[in-house]
Amino acid sequence: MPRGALIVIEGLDRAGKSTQCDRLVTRLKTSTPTLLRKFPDRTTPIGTMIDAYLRSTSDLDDHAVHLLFSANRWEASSAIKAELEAGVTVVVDRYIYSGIAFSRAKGLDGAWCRAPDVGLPRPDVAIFLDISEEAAAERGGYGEERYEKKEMQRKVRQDFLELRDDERDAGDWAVVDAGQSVEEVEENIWKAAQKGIERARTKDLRTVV
Ligand code: NYM
Ligand code: MG
Repeated sequence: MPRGALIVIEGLDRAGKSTQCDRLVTRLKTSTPTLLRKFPDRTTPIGTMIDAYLRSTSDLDDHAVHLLFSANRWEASSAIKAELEAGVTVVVDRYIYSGIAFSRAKGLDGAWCRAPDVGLPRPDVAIFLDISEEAAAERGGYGEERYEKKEMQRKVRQDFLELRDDERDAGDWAVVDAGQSVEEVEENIWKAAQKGIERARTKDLRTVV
């Protein structure tokens, strides 16, 4: 039995990730067992701390919260591996790239940000939904949470695009213009996802380096 694919969807707040993850999962499910996961997973004890931080009911040092985001992925990592080995394709709404991009945008060192995620299951494909801050703002603006500000989002977008160019990850990335219609974005994500599915069919799961 072939293993499942690890398909990561990344993007700025209001890029349409939730809508598109649902559509992708529904479509994949017609031909293969598929599961949706989301980070941060706010349902665990670590996720509860992250949630309080994002809603500004608690304050944490930037490094400390970065490590919590990573720990929140690690606590799911054995389950993800088991799912992939069992032939289940796992679609993930945000993963290590959000971890690095948001913390780096706050001024943390890039190598330091990456280190705690080294060893996690590596995506077969990372699909970045790219949208300008202006277009995102036109979609009803940002919410109340930390980071949901134009200037921060501009920096994060820059950072995501730099990650795409990093040689360690470059081959895994696909950038999709998220400013198009919901249907067009869905189609382009579908095409990009095939890259990950094909990789899972022919190659072993790797770890983040
Ligand atoms: N975020 C998300 C991080 O800063 N680091 C991470 O590792 C992850 C996974 O959390 N603005 C940020 C990005 C978002 C915020 O995510 C909450 P969401 O998808 O809006 O629940
Ligand atoms: Mg959000």
